Amino acid sequence: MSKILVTGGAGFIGSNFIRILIGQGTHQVVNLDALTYAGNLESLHDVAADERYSFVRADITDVPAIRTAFEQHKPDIVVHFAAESHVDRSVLDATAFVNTNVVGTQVLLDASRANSVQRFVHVSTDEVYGSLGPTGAFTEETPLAPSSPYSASKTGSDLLVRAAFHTHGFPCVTTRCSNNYGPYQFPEKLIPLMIMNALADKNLPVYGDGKNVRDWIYVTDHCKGILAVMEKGRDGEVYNIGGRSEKRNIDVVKTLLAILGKSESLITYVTDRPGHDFRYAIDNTKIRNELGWEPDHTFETALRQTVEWYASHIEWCDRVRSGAYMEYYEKQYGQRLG
Ligand code: NAD
Ligand code: TDX
Repeated sequence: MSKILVTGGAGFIGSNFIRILIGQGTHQVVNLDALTYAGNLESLHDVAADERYSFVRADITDVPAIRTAFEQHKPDIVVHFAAESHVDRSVLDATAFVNTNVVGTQVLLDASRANSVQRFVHVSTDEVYGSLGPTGAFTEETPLAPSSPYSASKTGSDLLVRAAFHTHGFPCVTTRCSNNYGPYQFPEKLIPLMIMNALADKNLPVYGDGKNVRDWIYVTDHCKGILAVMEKGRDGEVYNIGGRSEKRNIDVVKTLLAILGKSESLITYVTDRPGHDFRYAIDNTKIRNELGWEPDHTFETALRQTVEWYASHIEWCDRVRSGAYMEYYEKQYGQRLG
């Protein structure tokens, strides 16, 4: 049984990943998370009591805390999700993005090397490749050309991971995925924000003309791709992960309104995001051919399931919106969130 340390496991994708790992029944899982605004332990309430699961509250930029956590838990594998992840926040203030995404990644690499971690899986994003025009798709060879402070900081982390492999021979592998959707996503991101606003009959703010394109993937398909890379990926390599499901934002929003039976009059066009990347699209040939990975979900079916999940988890949504989710940690672990 290997011991897997998952950073950022209280976030959207990390919590879905941990649920899959615990469900497999073959791993010990340590969830290491600072519990920023994006960290929500209520998303893991169903696995919290499992004897193979434990939680450590630590900030990945805190060198002594990370050193202690690694020495205590001695992980075999690290899967690194922890990040500041929202582009709009990085436009307002990039500080936390540089600290967590760049500095924090190096702190983890150093602790992992010092503790002989056998494999470091770095979870990155297609945004490091920048923006596409109307045609073409990102391959692993596409030059890195990030355009937001978020994507620039993720690019910095990718290069540090690359350097750890080339300089120290440290066994790292990087994934770059497109836009995820599914249960437990923080409602600052397009799909959960639009679902929650529509359910409450609030306006749906569409940036610019709504014609920007994102390549959507259901979150568990991304997680299964990360697992395939963790188990079978080659050291030093990058694997793109994407659902080959390109949609214009306005079409996603209209589909959500149709599923919910709400009026398109809720759509409100608002000022565009500064530096808004026009289009992302992932060429996933490498992971399909080399690791045999395939997505299990189509956008149409999984979007409907996602809407149903949010509509039937109104309490989770309300507690996220009100900030009440932060009390869970205080009750469970007897410490206040500072
Ligand atoms: P998220 O914002 O939902 O979760 C991030 C988690 O990291 C939170 O639990 C937060 O508390 C934790 N965290 C933040 N700063 C930390 C720090 N300094 N120390 C320890 N923990 C900290 O993010 P997400 O959407 O689940 O994304 C997870 C990863 O996947 C990120 O690295 C992101 O760049 C990448 N990614 C996301 C998407 C997407 O569509 N959401 C797509 C591709 C890649
Ligand atoms: O209110 C909104 N209105 C709107 O039109 C929001 C929040 C977004 N948008 C647009 C901007 C984007 O074109 O929708 C698209 C998706 O926006 P986000 O959900 O903020 O995602 P994006 O900026 O594409 O980045 C996401 O995918 C890649 C994640 O947040 C990143 O963490 C990941 O790396």
